[in-house]
Amino acid sequence: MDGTSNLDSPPPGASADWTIDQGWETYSPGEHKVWTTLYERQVALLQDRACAPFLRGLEALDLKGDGIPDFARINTELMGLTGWQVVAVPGLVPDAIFFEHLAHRRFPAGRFIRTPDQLDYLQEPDVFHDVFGHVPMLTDPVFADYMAAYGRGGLRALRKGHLDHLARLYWHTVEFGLLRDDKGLRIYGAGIVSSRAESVFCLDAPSPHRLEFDLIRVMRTPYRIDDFQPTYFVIPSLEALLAASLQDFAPVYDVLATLDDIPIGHVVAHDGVLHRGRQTHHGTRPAAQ
Ligand code: HBI
Ligand code: FE
Repeated sequence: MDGTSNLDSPPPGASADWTIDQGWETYSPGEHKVWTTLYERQVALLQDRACAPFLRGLEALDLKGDGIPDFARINTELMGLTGWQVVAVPGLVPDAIFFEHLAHRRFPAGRFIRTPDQLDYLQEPDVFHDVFGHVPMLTDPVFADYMAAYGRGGLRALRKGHLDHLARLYWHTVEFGLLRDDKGLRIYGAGIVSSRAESVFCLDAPSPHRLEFDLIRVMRTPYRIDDFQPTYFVIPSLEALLAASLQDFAPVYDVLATLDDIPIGHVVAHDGVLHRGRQTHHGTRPAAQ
């Protein structure tokens, strides 16, 4: 299934909510091997890069490198910790379906896994991006509440025509967010932890900006879907992220209506600048977004 396939109706074999059976017993040894290769690479790299809740989640769910996890096994543990469960989907699902699942503490995870020649990058979320990248953070009660609140906010945003602003919030937090703890900057974003190169770039490279998280600033900031992020936003804690998501967004949307987007790679006067990047990685390449 490719990312551009028809999102109007569930594909054959999928339920009305786009879920499918994971069919864990049908994965081939080669597919399990891809998971183990990716897992062993990332878990070694992330020990001093990922945030503590992520590393705790990996342990709690026992996502060690012995192949693609059986969602049924993960769910027994995950449901007990935060009431979340992983449901299998064929790939990207329509926004409304996606938010509906999140609002009910169901994380839609692609069941397919990338091929050995796609180890370092693929456009559509596969089971490694979704389960290794997203699911460990769902074992943290505060982040678990944030993701459910995000789902509810997504359903409201769809009705009000603010999906683009909400998608940016997701992208700059759930996918590419950094947090600061007593050891310094740490990663919590799924798009980063599931990428070897970006797990290094986001913390070590002089190129990207690293700015304090601010809800309206984040919602004014487009993102890259085809390259490393030119700017990473840093939250002071998961509690602060949850608090930002629990406020009434109506006044936020009113303010956004009076403000322009902030071009990718720019820093503006009121930014909390933790690191002003040189932007050398992106240079003058046109943004895809
Ligand atoms: N579907 N399976 C899947 N996974 C996603 O991350 C996803 C999606 N559909 C929509 C979507 N993400 C985005 O539009 C939201 O993050 C805003
Ligand atoms: Fe994702």
